[in-house]
Amino acid sequence: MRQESRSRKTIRKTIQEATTIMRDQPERTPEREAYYKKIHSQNLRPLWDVLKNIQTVEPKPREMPTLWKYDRDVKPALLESGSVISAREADRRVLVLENPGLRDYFFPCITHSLFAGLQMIMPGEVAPSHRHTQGALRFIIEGEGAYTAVNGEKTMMKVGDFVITPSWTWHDHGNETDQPMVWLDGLDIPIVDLLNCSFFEPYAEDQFPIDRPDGDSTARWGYAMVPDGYEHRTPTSPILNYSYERTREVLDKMADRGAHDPCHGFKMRYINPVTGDWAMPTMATSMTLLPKGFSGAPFRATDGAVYVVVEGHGRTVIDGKAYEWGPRDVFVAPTWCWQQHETNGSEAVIFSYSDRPVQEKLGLYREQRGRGA
Ligand code: GTQ
Ligand code: FE2
Repeated sequence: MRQESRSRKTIRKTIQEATTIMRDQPERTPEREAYYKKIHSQNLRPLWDVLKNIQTVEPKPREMPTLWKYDRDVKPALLESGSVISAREADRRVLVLENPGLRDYFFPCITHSLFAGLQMIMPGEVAPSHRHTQGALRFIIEGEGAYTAVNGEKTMMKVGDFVITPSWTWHDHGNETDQPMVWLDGLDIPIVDLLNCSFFEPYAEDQFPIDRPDGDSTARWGYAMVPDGYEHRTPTSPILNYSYERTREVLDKMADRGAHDPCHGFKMRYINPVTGDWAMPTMATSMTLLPKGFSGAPFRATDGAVYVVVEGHGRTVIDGKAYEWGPRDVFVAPTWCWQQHETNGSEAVIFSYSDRPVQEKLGLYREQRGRGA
């Protein structure tokens, strides 16, 4: 984290502006164009003709702040998808939250580094088992009692639960209840694609065999204890399901004690209990409680964040424009955009995820706080 004083910031800005003026892209004359064309056939390109594209004073994300209203828009579309295609034929019946700023991206995504989709599974359906190197998180939006199974452990999902599918683990989903169930899938698809490490394998059968009872991983790792002799070999948390029941209790206790962050309210990270690091290596996950009547100070960060509202109503001002949200709505704040959260008559609980762990490991993460923070 880097924070600078106002005077240093002003000096830096002045230098950057001067530098920008100095480094205006060289003019394209007919002679130069001819030369560029000639060398292009030898797989050569003049750096000075493209340098401006990377010499940005600050990040210029292509994704746009966007809000998806669940009850009004997303839910009807999801329910209709049930008659358009079965879960079996679709493999995963997911409506991708495609950022309108990334319509020509290699894959529909919510930010340049993260995928988000809403998956619906109808009563009696099964989404067959497979594994891939992309890591996935599930955040439960609606319904209760469908399951996801990961490498032989099954968990029944409830609204507000945060469930992890680590990279390269077998997973299938099923719904043995009598109501549809919807959750958000968050995946690190663009990150794995950037590194060209995408592997995929379908399992021979619909379901990978279950060999551990529901709650097994929570019992082993979820109570600030670790099985003696356990050696962790992967960077992902061994906990399968971080239940909302416990998360909500934590937030309630936090809020009882008063002091909250001026920008973020009461914000708790989900961690890997074995390492103390983020629960997943590529995606940071948190749950935030914003008190009733909260009027947050502005902040921005290099990680664009995806927000899923669990409880309460409010608004987030992103780059000067207000987005009004309520339960089950999803919205995204792009990289380095000023953000400000507000609630009205109720407290609010919001889940969020971002690519922050990757940025931190590479020494790239930055944040800045504005007036009142
Ligand atoms: O549920 O396994 O939204 O593999 C995208 C890819 C969900 C899943 C997605 C997947 C899944
Ligand atoms: Fe998957």
